Amino acid sequence: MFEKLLIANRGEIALRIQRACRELGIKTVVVHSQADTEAKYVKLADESVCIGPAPSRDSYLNVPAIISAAEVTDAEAIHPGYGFLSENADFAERVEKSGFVFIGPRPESIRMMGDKVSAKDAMKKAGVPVVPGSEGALPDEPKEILRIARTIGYPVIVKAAGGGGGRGMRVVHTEAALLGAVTMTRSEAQAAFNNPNVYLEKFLENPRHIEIQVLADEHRNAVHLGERDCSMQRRHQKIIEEAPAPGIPRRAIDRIAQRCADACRKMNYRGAGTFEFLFENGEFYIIEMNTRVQVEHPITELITGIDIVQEQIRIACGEKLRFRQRDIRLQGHAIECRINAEDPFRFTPSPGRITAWHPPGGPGIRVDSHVYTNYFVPPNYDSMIAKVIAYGETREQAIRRMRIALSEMAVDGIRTNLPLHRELLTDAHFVQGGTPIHYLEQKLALRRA
Ligand code: MV4
Repeated sequence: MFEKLLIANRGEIALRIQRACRELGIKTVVVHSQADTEAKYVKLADESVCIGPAPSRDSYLNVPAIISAAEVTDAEAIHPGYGFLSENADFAERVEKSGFVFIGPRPESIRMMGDKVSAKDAMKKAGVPVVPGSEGALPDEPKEILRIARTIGYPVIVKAAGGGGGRGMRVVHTEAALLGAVTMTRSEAQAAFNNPNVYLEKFLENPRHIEIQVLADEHRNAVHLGERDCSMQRRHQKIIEEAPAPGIPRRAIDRIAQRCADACRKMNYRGAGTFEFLFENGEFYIIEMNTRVQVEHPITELITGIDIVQEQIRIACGEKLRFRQRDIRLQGHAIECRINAEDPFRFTPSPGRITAWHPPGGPGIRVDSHVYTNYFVPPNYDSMIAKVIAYGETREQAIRRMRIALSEMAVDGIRTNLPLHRELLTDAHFVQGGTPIHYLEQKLALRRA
């Protein structure tokens, strides 16, 4: 087991990784920007290194500074968390070449999954169902592009190979609009990702977003930890996630989840991973594979009893998984509300000092947050300040507990999206379960109208 690990992240996930390390008896080194000097996990760290000014590009994305911090503190491993450099293959490579263990998949796996064309090809080869679409990246010839779209059938969606998470996508409803859309997406992709490759897929009009969590060790053992429903989202920002996914037959989940575990073995994948599916008319279609721990990992931890961050560290140490698929029991239901420092109805960021912090508690309530009374929420980073997770034996109990938790919670000094969460937890369609990915945006549009 490592003696000392460097956490190359900030906020709630930095504290989460630190807790996992401390439970494993690993010392923690925390890097931070000048804006995060007063962060709780900096105070709790065995060592902390200020790596630069507030802007991410000068701090949390500053590779030489992070590597140097690992060197001067003699850390053995680096955990990237999520966001920032967590899916940057060049960073993973630099970490390994500098003699440190990267807590995550091999650089080549990160690179493969980061290119959505090669990722899709790997998924298809590994037997995971993909969205019908072009065989690889689109060729240049307009006639060929038109032919491919015609075989798929409109509407289609043009996607950038270097994109993901909603960036570099354009829906096309008619043939007349196709070539222009491809040209636009290509140039945006070249500018944003330095990769002009685009591909086509059949556009699914009203799917749900269902993802499967996997863990795979160095010895080709792989298990899945069930699914999460992440469909309650706005502009690709998840708001509420839950596990298990309401209303999907267990055998359908087991079948697709087993394929994900099999795919990990075939691809010799290492670490935690998430297979991201669109689910429509009873069918699953893979759209992306994420090679990082996800924000919403706690809901899976609560229904399986498995600490995903600790498993990431154990796997990186070369340990064999301590459980087989048959040892994993999904029990109960968990719901996560992402609490953002933002205006609840305009969604504009609301940084500033928290003058009073009253988190909820009680049976089945977990709060993952680094903030405290008098903490100053900096304007430089994303606006999530806490995750409230409610666990219950049933979905109904989890919903009841979440409503109570949200009613107990108070955050003064800044605006938050607590009012939106309180409204969603009593929304009839949410309570019924299974709302698709456009539901929240449609609900908000109705409110504006
Ligand atoms: C799609 C799709 C419909 N059809 N692909 C958005 C981000 C990235 N994960 C892929 N995304 C989508 N790909 C096809 N063929 C709809 C979306 C999509 C979406 C997917 C999951 C969760 C939220 C979303 C919001 C808008 C669009």
